[in-house]
Amino acid sequence: MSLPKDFVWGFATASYQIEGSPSAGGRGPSIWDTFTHLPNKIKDNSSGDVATDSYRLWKEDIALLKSYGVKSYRFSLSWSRIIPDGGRNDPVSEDGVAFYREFIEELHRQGIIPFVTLYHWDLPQTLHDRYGGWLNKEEIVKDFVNYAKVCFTSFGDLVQNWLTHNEPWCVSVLGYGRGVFAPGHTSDRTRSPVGDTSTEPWIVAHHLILAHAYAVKLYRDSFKASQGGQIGITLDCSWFMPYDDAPENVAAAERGLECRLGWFAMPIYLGHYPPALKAMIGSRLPTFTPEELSVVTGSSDFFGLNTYTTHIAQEGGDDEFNGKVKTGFTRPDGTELGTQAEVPWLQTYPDGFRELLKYIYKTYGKPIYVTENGFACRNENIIPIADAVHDKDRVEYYQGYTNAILEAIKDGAEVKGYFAWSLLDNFEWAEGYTIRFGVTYVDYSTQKRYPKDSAKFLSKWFQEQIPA
Ligand code: GBH
Repeated sequence: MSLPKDFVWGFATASYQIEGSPSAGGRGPSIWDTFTHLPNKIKDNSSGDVATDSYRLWKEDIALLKSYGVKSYRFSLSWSRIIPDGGRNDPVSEDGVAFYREFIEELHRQGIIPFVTLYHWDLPQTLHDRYGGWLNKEEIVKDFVNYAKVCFTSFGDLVQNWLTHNEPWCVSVLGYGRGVFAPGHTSDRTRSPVGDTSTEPWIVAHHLILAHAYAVKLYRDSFKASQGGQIGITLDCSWFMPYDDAPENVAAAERGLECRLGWFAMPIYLGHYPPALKAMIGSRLPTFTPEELSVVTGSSDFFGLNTYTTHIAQEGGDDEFNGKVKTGFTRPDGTELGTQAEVPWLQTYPDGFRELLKYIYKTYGKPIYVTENGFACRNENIIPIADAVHDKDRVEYYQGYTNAILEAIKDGAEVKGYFAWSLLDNFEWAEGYTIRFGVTYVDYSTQKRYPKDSAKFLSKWFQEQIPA
């Protein structure tokens, strides 16, 4: 049993997490530049000012990808590098466009297929200041569509695989509900003077869906015929596994998937918000006009999935953003689900990945690209490099998760690609540099890169599995 010949695999990154050089070539600030420079927002008080210095070391990054034998690379564009002030009447930066064009051309020279994310959370600060960013439907949808148009025009001859948003759940909930991501809105007044957790995440999510859908419409109407690519969105979700066979826990797991993933997936793939979510949120959940709904429905050519772990689900939770499902990692017999990562939210559980792939294919019926999947080993940040490169727990994670792809395909799910998160250790948002997700160790004091055992495992595994 092996993978289909046209299966794409590689590694993923995101602009703010790797690029650094925040004002090079006239790049404007993003909400992450602002957020990271506020006190007490980032665990180690760090920022993406330097990160892995990939704006300067990009050729080295591509050489590294080549050495790993990847077929593809998933990366994101910095909106404020391309349009420094972000808006539809603001100038396009020639330097910004030239930087990414050169980058994509080099990928092609090395035979690496680009998967390009338009928005991995780094909104131009000007748009946030000008009109409230994602809270303002009339403005943000038009500005995002214009930004997408600039990207399709500037790079579309070289890019056949587009992703609009990365993980809109995180933008909505972590950015406008819990206030732990930029722009930091929340009702928790100890954290932020602005925000309303009961309303803003639902509004922002609604606008993210619309911006996505109208960008896709533009691509299909004006670019697809000549450029021949595909376009979709990337959603994140864990598998929800019932705690036991008690009917209320089985129902809770189903409701968790429906509300957490279906919040975005149902409108986009099926044309309506999840009934369970409507029942829970009532009039706080915005509605689409009939015209909007016709643009939203069917607005993704494939299912882009970021997934890391599994939740053991029980009835009785209170988090609206997780379908009011109680989640944990401990089974009724007291055992843990799998190996604990350095971050509290992640344990290894390959069977959950297999189940999630099957569920998504069955529910949404689109070919799946796994656009992120990965693990952070315990203590990796405090042990010597010579030990950190032997990342045994990450190797075991990838052994299990890659095998789960084969199993899911055998069970009928159409899985067409896989990107491990991440090519490099990098700026891990609110965790700063304390957490490492890379298959390549980055020594931040020298910017030297050291391949870990997991990189070697994945290179070898995919080369064996994909027929030449
Ligand atoms: C991805 O998000 C991001 O796309 C990527 O940029 C990031 O570096 C990578 O993961 C590693 O974290 O409230 O219990 O869900 C991963 C999905 C969803 C994981 C939100 C952390 C917060 C804890 N993330 N979740 S919880």
